[in-house]
Amino acid sequence: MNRPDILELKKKAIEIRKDILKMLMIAGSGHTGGSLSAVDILVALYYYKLKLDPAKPSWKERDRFLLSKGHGCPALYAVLADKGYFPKEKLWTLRKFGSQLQGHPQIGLAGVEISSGSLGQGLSIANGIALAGRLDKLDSRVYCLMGDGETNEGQVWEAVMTAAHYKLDSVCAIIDFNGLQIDGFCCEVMDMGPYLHKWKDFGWNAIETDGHDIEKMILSLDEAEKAKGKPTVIVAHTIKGKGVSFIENKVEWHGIAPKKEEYEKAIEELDGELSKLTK
Ligand SMILES: Cc1ncc(C[n+]2csc(CCOP(=O)(O)OP(=O)(O)O)c2C)c(N)n1
Repeated sequence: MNRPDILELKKKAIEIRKDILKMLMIAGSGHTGGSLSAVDILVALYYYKLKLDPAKPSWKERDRFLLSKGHGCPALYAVLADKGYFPKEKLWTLRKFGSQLQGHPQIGLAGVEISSGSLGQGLSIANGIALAGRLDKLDSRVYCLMGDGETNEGQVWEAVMTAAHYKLDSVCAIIDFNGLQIDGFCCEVMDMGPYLHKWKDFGWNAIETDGHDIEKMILSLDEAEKAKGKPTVIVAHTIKGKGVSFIENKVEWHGIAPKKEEYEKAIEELDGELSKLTK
């Protein structure tokens, strides 16, 4: 695929952040910090890497993206709407009774590959999809986005072993490594030690990058695709709440939505960033 215009992708990421904040503000609840931290990773995937056709969400040859950290779904919904999977107006129904856009993703909404929300399950599903793809001789790749806190889950490490054992090189795990989880810093809640080494020792190709540098994310995704005979993890260093100064790196912004005044202040900041890029 041709190299995309990075400046355009940076602008896209800001627009996605604005949509996320609007959705959350209207809903009055939801996960702000972990949605904002994942935006640049999703932009690199959806506007560069993933082989998809929004007009044919069930196309057999497509790449699969699994949002294992389901609580970050406002970011996924905003990207899917922008890609044309469903009308943008649906975004403003987030968390409303009867809406397809629930607080955690559910299959049935175009572009959503798995229901998620109970953390720790996505990588096991990715393995199953990759094994099935091997049987069907498909050339699709499977990307699974997890939170660093999520990888405290034992099931993740069962899946890590499984992917290495079956040499699932079509699997790419991406860790939104923002250092925070629901109730504190990950290193205080459950210190995971030398993180990259853990994956390597389990037989994975492991890459570390800046998860807010879209260009570096793109290069890492390309590098991951080249690795043969083993799965790849991209540990993407991020900031929880990225893009809004008073939300960044604040544990209290894990599971709350901005109020109207906070929303307006946040939009002002993001518009300021956007105008710097447009100059
Ligand atoms: C099995 C399970 N246990 C607990 C929770 C509650 N929970 C929701 S988000 C979260 C923290 C996740 O932290 P992390 O994966 O680092 O997400 P991020 O900081 O990127 O939002 C927890 C414990 C859950 N959703 N599923």
